[in-house]
Amino acid sequence: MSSADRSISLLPLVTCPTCWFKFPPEDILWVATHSSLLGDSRAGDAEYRRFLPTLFTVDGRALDEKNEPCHELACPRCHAVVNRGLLEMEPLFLSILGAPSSGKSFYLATMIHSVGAILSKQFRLRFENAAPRANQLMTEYVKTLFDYEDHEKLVKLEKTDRTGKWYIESHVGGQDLLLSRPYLYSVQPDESHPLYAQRRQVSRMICLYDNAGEHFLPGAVTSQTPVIDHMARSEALLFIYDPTQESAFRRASRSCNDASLDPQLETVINSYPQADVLSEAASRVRQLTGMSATDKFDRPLIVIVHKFDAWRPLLKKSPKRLDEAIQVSSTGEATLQLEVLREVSKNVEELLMEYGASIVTAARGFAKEVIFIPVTATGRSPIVAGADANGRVDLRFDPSQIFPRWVELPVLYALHHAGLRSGDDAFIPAENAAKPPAPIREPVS
Ligand SMILES: Nc1nc2c(ncn2[C@@H]2O[C@H](COP(=O)(O)OP(=O)(O)OP(=O)(O)O)[C@@H](O)[C@H]2O)c(=O)[nH]1
Ligand SMILES: [Mg+2]
Ligand SMILES: [Zn+2]
Repeated sequence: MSSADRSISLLPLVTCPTCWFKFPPEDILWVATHSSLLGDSRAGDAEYRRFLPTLFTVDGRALDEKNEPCHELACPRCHAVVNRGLLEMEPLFLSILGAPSSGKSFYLATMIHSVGAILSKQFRLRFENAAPRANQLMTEYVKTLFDYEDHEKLVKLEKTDRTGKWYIESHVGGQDLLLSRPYLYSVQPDESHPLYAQRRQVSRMICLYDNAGEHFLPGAVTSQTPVIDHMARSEALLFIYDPTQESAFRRASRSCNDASLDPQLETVINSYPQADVLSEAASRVRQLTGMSATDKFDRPLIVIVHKFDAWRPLLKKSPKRLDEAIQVSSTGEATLQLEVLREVSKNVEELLMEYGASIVTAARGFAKEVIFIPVTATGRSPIVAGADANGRVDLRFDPSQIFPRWVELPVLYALHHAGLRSGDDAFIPAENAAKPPAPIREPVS
């Protein structure tokens, strides 16, 4: 590290968001920029060489061996690029998991699109795209759904594959690794937040990943493909549960008045039981964190009961109350209303007990704290636009008709539970907290 970097307060240990290796900031590598230095032993032939610098420019940039100033940093283990913000801000991992086609990518994109405005307007927290280049894929997802020229052009997000652009390849310890690509967003108190003076301690770099659902099926993960192991570091697990994949939900939805015409209720897209996907993830987390089979996970398990637009008629008590889950006082302070979330969670859990009890059993068997939050990324059903290249129904949306609902609540809940506070002041204040949130804790290494 250069002397310029040392003058700002660096964390004693930096966490690589790609391979989760922890290292002192002085071990960080730089990425060469001279065109003759293309090719890296770990990051691959298309990447510039990573190196430990000895010479710096006056403004603190390392010089590569051809004397070109450099600007990007890399992990000493996997050689993936490490965002500069991670030298100063602790990461906060949030894992999104679920079966193939459950709606993980739609959830991620719509949540990223919505959460920033709520954090800044209501909670006085600045949510920023911390790595525009590394986050490019996620930015494209958001653009596809919300930044359209012509609403007659129907849109969709492509299926997340098991390999390819969603991942980072590295050659470490004599073997090829496939690692999940992290998407990084910083969240920090703005000048009017009561924790502004403590911003160095409480600001976080949120790290998100978009896995293929197949990675959560048995046997998909090996020591060379630790693509879902972010779950062990995660501050909260966001399990995406898709009722349209459950036969009992489908039967009941088709026969009720006011039935949804969602084509997903007609075709069986995924036949792997979602409760088993959760149990499989739970056993991986137990294995990675050394939890015994009888211990319960001590961080929140948030079951996102997705595609609410499609199963809405089955819910006896409307979850509209969720619109009151954020209350703003006359002085402009926002609080998360945990009582509202718990009440809606209870109603959704009752419905699940009727049509998909196995998911409730799996969730309650794994985590101490489980909350069920209904969500819709799109607000409506997709339209069948023929068949795709693999002969599967091609489901698309009119972009002018996409209205996500409640997508930000799981993240607000997770941030509230991360214990980011000082005295009486919390990053995300909440009312009716059953117990004071846990103190700030280090992510599991
Ligand atoms: N009705 C309804 N359908 C949705 C919603 N969100 C996503 N979908 C549909 O669900 C399908 C799967 O969504 P994705 O986000 O691609 O699912 P995924 O979990 O990322 O799937 P993999 O990448 O295969 O693991 C899409 O074809 C969408 O049409 C929603 O809020 N409501
Ligand atoms: Mg996906
Ligand atoms: Zn790494």
